[in-house]
Amino acid sequence: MERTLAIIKPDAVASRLAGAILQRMEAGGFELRGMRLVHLTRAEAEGFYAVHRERPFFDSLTAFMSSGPAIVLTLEADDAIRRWRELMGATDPGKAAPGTLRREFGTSIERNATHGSDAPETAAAEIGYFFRGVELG
Ligand code: IDP
Ligand code: MG
Repeated sequence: MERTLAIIKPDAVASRLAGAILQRMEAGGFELRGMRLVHLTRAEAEGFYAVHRERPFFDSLTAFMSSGPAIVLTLEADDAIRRWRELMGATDPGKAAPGTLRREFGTSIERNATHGSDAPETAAAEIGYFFRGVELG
């Protein structure tokens, strides 16, 4: 079994899509091991996306991610990292495959409804950013 860090981003929570996305996680075979509503500060969003700090979209991204409540989750499944990214679809909703979450629920390359870790090392770091070990089921 593998774990990944997922986020239901502020755009999706504000649009009352959290329930629909949680349902897709469960239907997709992911076990919920951690789940919390968080309203990130700007500094917390900057810390989470530190790898992107030189990118032109960093200021806008971190403003968006700290604009309202989001839901952070630890998902568990066989091959969870790859399978969660597959269910999310491509970063740009306009390029994401039909049936993926970003295609259905995202509204721009920035406001793309969900986050998923991209590798085992980043999954471990991102889970640790939001959850203490004792909080995980
Ligand atoms: P990912 O979320 O698919 O892994 P990353 O390249 O890691 O994509 O980018 C992190 C987040 O930054 C994206 O999910 C999206 O919200 C935002 N983002 C990525 N590329 C752009 C862009 O070109 N313009 C605006 N926002 C972007
Ligand atoms: Mg990424």
